[in-house]
Amino acid sequence: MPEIAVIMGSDSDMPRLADCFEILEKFEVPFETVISSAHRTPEWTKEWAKTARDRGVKVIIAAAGGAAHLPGVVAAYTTLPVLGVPMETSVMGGLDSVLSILQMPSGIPVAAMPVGKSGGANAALFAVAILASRGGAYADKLANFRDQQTQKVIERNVRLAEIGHREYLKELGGKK
Ligand code: RP5
Repeated sequence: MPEIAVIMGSDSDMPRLADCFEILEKFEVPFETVISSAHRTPEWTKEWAKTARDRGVKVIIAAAGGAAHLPGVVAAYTTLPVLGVPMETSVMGGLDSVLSILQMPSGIPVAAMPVGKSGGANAALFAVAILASRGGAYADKLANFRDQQTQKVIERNVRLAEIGHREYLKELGGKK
């Protein structure tokens, strides 16, 4: 049974969720994915959201761009926590998506993730954190993830001290 569900307004959103899927796989969380729009397939979206809890889902990640009402609509049909991921758009870099997701009126909350590359990743990590809120295997995996992240920064500082900022910049250039 899926514990996390990822809904996207369009398949054009999918490439921007690559890090989200990767992290969910890394944490070995069973998850389901669906493409369904609040405006193009409203009835389907409604049915999907209303039945999510019965499918075992505990957290929903909803990604949309532009007039990004999908997370809010999904949240209207379920009491599961909904994490909204604003997609970058050609309009103001996605500020339209951010504001659509962020400014939910009182009563139907949606947690707004960052626009851009970190949005999908943080949505996945936040969803796992919700699953881990009472401890258990996911809490241990999250602690390991944080340790590894810290270790990477320490290693980078060791390298920086070794070669200095000029060489470090060159190495960075090679990686980009
Ligand atoms: C939204 O409209 C989707 O979430 C997507 O970000 C945006 C554009 O969709 P497409 O026209 O690319 O299908 O509903």
